[in-house]
Amino acid sequence: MSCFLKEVTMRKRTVCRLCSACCLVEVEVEAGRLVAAERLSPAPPAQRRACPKLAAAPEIVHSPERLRRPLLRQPGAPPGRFQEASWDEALSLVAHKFRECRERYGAPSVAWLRGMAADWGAPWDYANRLMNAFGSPNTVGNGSVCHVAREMAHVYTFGAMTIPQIRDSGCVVVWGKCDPDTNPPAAEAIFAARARGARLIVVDPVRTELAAQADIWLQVKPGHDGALAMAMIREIMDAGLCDQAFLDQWAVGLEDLRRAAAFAPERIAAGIWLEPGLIKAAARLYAETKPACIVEGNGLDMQLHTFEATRAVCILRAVTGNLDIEGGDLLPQLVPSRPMQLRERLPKDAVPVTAAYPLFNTFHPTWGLNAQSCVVDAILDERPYPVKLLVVQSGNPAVTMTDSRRVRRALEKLDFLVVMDPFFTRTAELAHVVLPAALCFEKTQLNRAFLRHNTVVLQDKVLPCQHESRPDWQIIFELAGRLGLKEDFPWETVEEAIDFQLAPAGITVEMLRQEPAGIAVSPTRYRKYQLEGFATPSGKVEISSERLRQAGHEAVPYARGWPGDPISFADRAAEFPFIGMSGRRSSNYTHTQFHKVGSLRQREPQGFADLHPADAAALGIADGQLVRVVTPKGEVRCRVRMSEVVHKGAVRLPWGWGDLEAGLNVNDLTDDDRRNAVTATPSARTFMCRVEKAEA
Ligand SMILES: Nc1nc2c(c(=O)[nH]1)N[C@H]1C(S)=C(S)[C@@H](COP(=O)(O)OP(=O)(O)OC[C@H]3O[C@@H](n4cnc5c(=O)[nH]c(N)nc54)[C@H](O)[C@@H]3O)O[C@H]1N2
Ligand SMILES: Nc1nc2c(c(=O)[nH]1)N[C@H]1C(S)=C(S)[C@@H](COP(=O)(O)OP(=O)(O)OC[C@H]3O[C@@H](n4cnc5c(=O)[nH]c(N)nc54)[C@H](O)[C@@H]3O)O[C@H]1N2
Ligand code: SF4
Ligand SMILES: [Mo]
Repeated sequence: MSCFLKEVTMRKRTVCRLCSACCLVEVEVEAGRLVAAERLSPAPPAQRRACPKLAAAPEIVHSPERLRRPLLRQPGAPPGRFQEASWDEALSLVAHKFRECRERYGAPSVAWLRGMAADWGAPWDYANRLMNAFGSPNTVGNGSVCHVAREMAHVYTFGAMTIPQIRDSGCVVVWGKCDPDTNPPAAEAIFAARARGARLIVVDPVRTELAAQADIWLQVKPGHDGALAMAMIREIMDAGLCDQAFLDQWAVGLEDLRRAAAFAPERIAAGIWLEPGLIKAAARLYAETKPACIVEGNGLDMQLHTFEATRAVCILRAVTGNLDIEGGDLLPQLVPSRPMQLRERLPKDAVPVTAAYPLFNTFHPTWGLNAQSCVVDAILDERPYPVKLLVVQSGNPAVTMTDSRRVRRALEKLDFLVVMDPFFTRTAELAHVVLPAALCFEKTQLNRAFLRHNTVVLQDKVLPCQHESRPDWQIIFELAGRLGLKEDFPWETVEEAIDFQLAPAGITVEMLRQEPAGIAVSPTRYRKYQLEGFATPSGKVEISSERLRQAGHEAVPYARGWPGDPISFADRAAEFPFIGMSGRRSSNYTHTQFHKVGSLRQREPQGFADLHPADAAALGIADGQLVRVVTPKGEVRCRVRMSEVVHKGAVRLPWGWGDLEAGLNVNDLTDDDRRNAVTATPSARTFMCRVEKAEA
């Protein structure tokens, strides 16, 4: 028997896409079932970080909660009342509705909203291609609350988003990122650097695992990173620690920066919860230890100041000359590939719903549109025109977009909502058609992580699609066929499409299958700017950006001073005295995903609000007590965990529980009323709130 089992057990390599870390994994498949999965890592076994989600992959893939067949809401039936249907029926209906909307309201009334799970690589390209060929400019990603806004700040400063070279760095600055929870390979790199003596500076309002080990932990006030980065720049300049030779030759705007640098540590420290001496020490440690890199993350995203704060962090890299050097922040070497999005097919005067954010719409050849709040505006306020039909691919916006009551109103107002997802969600509940999507292990795809820099790795199908689910690519290709766009999607298989896209790199799927660890297109090169310059209009690092000035924004971050409080509802602090923080990404879950998976749920059965013991005492709240957390937008309920990981005056709420527990959606507390002027980013993780005891 055991001999028989051995024969049918296969080990295969692929990329896991259960979260955006895109880890290389080896899976074990037995008789068409996933039985185990293991992350491949260069770290010695004792230093490897386990991933509970990956360990639970067999349970996730073979979950009884998987959608089996397409679901159609019966005409006239209330939301949530579905009948199973065939793919043929479901796709015919979707294609019919696409056409009907185009005839009645124009093609732009059809929009596509993409969440995090399908990847920003080929699946994003295919969706854009379909929509552009159909005639709608409105393929919108959620990058305004994730890292695309940060990428724009890099592009406007250096021409591309840098990649921290953690393994070779002498000083690692972790700025609003928590890799032990969110990216095990990067966490391993940080711990390995630390073990060989690299210095560690952590900027985080929370005492994370990394903060606890740091040489310097800057417990910055949430949302105030821009002021901190400017104060560090100021200290580096005042102490004469700039890399003057680099700046003289390769930067523009240093004088403007000097004039703008009103952020003396002594003046601003108290306002951002820090000691001036600590800010100065961090600035000096970073500037004096060479090479140094900055690992930045989601703590900088989802802030009202996201663009300016990230620009300021970018300028720190430039003034210290840490750009594109070994152990510093590397400029990526793009993998040559064919443009796939067919943007040229749109009418020249096509106006997307995100028109109010023109720079964000156009900063990059492949990101496309990412001001996701604008989709809600267009549905509800019909600004700049109404959106009537929405496809939601791999997202759960009813829970994950800020001000979720408003989002729900918008989804309910649509003429037609299509959801593509492997599972039934609160967003799917509102749909007219739900299409069962295959999970990552059931499909072959090209991920963005492996297109943006040098080495291509294939996410390769290792399992058959479960039930009647289909991969995103196939759903899109088939919909294209039904919309008369077969000529634009001539490929019968995804392999053909990937070969077409990768032709300029001379790489094929077959070659990638032979090299599951990936194929490097070119050796890593440093100081590439010396030959090529920076990919900015001036060819230099743009500390001051003429493009921004011309568009009416600050050319140098914070040149006009501090633009008001970055925390939502700060004007009502008397009623809402606590800083609410949308909290930790648990390594057990990905946003709203996997909360029904038994083993993961057992590891983490509920979400807690972390409250400082001094605050709990003042409110008469005991550990484990049920509380209500209230903002002008709504409330959530959960139990309190007394914890000194948060600063006094802050409460950290558990993120991602809102799909399972309607009463625990952090986005019932957040607002979409104020947004970053460049990137449309609302304050998704920082808001003033009230904490009070609740009845059980
Ligand atoms: N308040 C607050 N708001 C936030 C955040 C926060 O921290 N606080 N985080 C923000 C960030 S960074 C992000 S990225 C977003 C995330 O927002 P979403 O992308 O909406 O989050 P998920 O809950 O991960 O939803 C992904 C959905 O895709 C489905 N899915 C999984 N794999 C596939 C697949 O291969 N194909 C398809 N079609 N579907 C698939 C999953 O079942 C799930 O329903 O939320 C943002 N919103
Ligand atoms: N397990 C798991 N992994 C994931 C995900 C998941 O949901 N679960 N989501 C994936 C996605 S889509 C993303 S975008 C990444 C995000 O991954 P990360 O970039 O690591 O993001 P977070 O863990 O949300 O936040 C990082 C840190 O920012 C801190 N922070 C909060 N507010 C502020 C602030 O105002 N300033 C500063 N400096 N820090 C602040 C938080 O305390 C936290 O420690 O993770 C990906 N990986
Ligand atoms: S961290 Fe875990 S879930 Fe995320 S990609 Fe890596 S192995 Fe998969
Ligand atoms: Mo994200």
